[in-house]
Amino acid sequence: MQTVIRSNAQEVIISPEHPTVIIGERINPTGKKRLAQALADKDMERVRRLALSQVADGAAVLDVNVGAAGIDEVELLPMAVRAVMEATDVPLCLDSANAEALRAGLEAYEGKALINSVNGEEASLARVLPLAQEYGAAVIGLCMDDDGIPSTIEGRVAVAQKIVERAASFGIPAEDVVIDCLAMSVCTDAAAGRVTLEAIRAVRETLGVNMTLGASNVSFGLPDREAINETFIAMAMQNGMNAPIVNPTQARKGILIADLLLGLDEYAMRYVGYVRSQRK
Ligand code: THG
Repeated sequence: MQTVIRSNAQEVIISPEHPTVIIGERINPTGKKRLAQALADKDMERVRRLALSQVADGAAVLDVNVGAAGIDEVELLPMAVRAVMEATDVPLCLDSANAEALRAGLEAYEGKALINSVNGEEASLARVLPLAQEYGAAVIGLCMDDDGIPSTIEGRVAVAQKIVERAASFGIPAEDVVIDCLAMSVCTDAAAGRVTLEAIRAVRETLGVNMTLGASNVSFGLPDREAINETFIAMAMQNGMNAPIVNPTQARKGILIADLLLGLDEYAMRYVGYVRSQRK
């Protein structure tokens, strides 16, 4: 089960047999006032800087999200996509809830993108899957639908299955669907971490598809979030999640160590290379 995404210059393979693919989350104005203002001003300098720094920190793919109050995503997503393509060679993950913005971003992108995202709602399936088909893109499928995020493992798997099946009806193979079982805060719901972790295991066993996770939600409202995220990502990786959406500065080391311990780093080449590069 290989999900291949491409830029002009690079190909990234998401697969259980390959090292975990870090999708850098930082091109996103959520909680970043200065980035939001720069985007509103159509100033792409910060976007370029965030692209370069995340690649230097180990991101193999970059998520591009320009959603914020007062921003026209249909205009700004393609601008940001062009800016990131000029700055780096890595493939992109186009992140928007607005299908027209996704289309504009896909139109600007050169390569095989990862669309972020579709979910189990009929309206979302009907708007986003045709885009993946038309542009030959891969797509992230969120385990939620018109009733929200299912609280049970079976409920999440059922949404994942629905998305994979509907994608197939559009000619999109399971290889091009990357499922996100969705992390919720363990601060307000003690079972939230376990449900996500077991849903990941069940999706791997029943559907066999590749999986992503925006892991940082799990620690919302708690102190020392980085430490919680690091442990959660490692546990999710053991259960089959293999393309986390994270801040690479914070998450890279833990991910390299989890890959090493899961047998995905032959001769510890990547881990040792990383440790050496940090000493210089
Ligand atoms: N699943 C999928 N896509 C996603 C998410 C997901 N995209 C968006 C989000 N969740 C993942 N991306 C982010 C981006 C930023 C932050 C969290 C998740 C974030 N930002 C800091 C803040 O708000 O304080 C800013 C810190 C910084 O400078 O980086 O927390 O779950 N498929």
